[in-house]
Amino acid sequence: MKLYSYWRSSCSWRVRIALAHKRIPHELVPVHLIRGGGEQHDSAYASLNPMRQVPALALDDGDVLTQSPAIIEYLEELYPEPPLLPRDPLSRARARELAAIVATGIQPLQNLSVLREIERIGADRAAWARTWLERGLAALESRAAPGPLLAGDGMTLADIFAVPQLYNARRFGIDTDAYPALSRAESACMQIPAFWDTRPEAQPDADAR
Ligand SMILES: N[C@@H](CCC(=O)N[C@@H](CS)C(=O)NCC(=O)O)C(=O)O
Repeated sequence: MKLYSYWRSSCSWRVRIALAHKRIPHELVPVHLIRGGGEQHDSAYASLNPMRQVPALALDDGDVLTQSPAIIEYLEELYPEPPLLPRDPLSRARARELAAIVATGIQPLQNLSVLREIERIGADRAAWARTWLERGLAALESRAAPGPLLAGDGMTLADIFAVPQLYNARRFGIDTDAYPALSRAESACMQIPAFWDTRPEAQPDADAR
């Protein structure tokens, strides 16, 4: 498998965590989202991911999957152990609920292309991003399990989506300590090799700003 990834991309980090947690061998292919206007717009890459975003996962048979929730659920079905979802249905739904808050209620609203468009129409891109980050993080905080992890005893989809989003929130100047349940889960997750080893600064393309 080949994972097309950008070091600072929260969506790429989600998939890196899942691959690492399940110890799935793969090759990392960096896609620089800024340099030269963004390699995600190159025609070769756009033919892999028509949304011109990372991540994309190229499978060994030549098929390509995009959209990190779909990629991670595919990996979960193909490699069920160790699991990324709790066993009981309500906790499974809760893990998916928290992941969806990030995937639909936060990240898309502060994506690079969206922020560029916000700026183009004359609005304050940083203020816009912070609005959605604060609203979404407050929702996550209110739904978090007693912990330390967000949706059960073990790490789940909820943690995989939340931790990269917290990293990203700090880039926008958000004080993530204001969300104690999220901060506690983040500290617990960063003790887990699948999170620590795949963190943005540890990526081979990390210096290529
Ligand atoms: N729903 C997609 C979102 C992917 C996405 O927005 N990726 C961002 C990085 S986290 C990106 O490639 N942005 C490039 C751009 O906006 O030009 C997923 O979960 O895979």
